[in-house]
Amino acid sequence: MSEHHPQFEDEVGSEPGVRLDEPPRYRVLLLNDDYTTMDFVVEVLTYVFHRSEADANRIMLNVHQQGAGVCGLYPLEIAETKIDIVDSLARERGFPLKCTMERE
Ligand code: TYC
Repeated sequence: MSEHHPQFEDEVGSEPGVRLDEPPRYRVLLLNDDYTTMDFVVEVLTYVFHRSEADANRIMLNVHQQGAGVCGLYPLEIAETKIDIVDSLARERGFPLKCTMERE
């Protein structure tokens, strides 16, 4: 049943002490603008990024003052999905809010 296949050892990472690389993560960033309301940004941070009210306020103010700020670190597809959700929520409400990502 469990035959030994040494030729596959590298691929499955079965050697003791050998760890597979973690998948890359991406920083999702919110960008400041002059038109999106602070309340909406806080709403996005709580609803899409699961931040507490206090954290969301802190991140929003940081973006407002510094021009950009990190919402969270995620694997590629999750980061892309969150950006899509922010885009469609902002469009729905008529705000120009922009969200981007960069590799960690
Ligand atoms: N600068 C906006 C205002 O004064 C607030 C804001 C904060 C907008 C963060 C976007 O990502 C943003 N209403």
